[in-house]
Amino acid sequence: MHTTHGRALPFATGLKLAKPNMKVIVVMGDGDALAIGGNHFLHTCRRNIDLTAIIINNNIYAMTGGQVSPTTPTESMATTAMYGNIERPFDIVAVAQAAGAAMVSRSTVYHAIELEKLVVASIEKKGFSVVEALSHCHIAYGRLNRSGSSVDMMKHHRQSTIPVEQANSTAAAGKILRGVLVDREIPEYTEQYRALVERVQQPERIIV
Ligand SMILES: Cc1ncc(C[n+]2csc(CCOP(=O)(O)OP(=O)(O)O)c2C)c(N)n1
Ligand SMILES: [Mg+2]
Repeated sequence: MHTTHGRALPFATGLKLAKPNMKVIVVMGDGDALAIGGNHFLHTCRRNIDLTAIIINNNIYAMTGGQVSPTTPTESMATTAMYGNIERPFDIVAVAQAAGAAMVSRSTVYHAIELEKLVVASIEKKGFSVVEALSHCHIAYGRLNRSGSSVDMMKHHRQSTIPVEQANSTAAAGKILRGVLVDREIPEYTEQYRALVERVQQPERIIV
């Protein structure tokens, strides 16, 4: 289903509550998930509803021509930050962890096979799972920031990241971690909702 920009998570929440046996997967951009939809993202994490959110993070509002987004790195150029971005970006994984998501992972479009495994694990996970897919926009962001070709930007994904299993190695200094970064068991919203409905529908609960 194609919904309004920024409102994919509330839409998916309604869908999941109506059809709790369905696997619901929500694909969003960084602007979609963290800017216009940022409030929805926080509360979907907090509720821990059984959805999978795939956030394609290319650090920019690409489709509309390269405006700054909540994940644009400080000092990067954007069409709305022509002297360099003075804001500090969100770390999507840290936000999702702090707000209460059950599973949070990250990989890049260069590491396509790894990314696919993370998506599968996230769909199988009960609770709200977030996959940050680091991507790139060589047209708007790359051109403004002189990041080179699409292939150069893919190489950057390879060089700037490291598997979480190597987090304590010296090679990890200054690198972005990839893999499952949060995995925890916490009550899931649709199950709790169903239990509540059953509880309040018991005959002794009905007050005439
Ligand atoms: C309600 C609404 N507000 C604004 C827009 C205009 N708009 C379209 S795409 C976009 C930003 C896209 O950024 P992101 O979510 O990061 O996706 P990307 O294009 O980078 O993949 C905006 C603001 C819209 N389509 N709908
Ligand atoms: Mg984007």
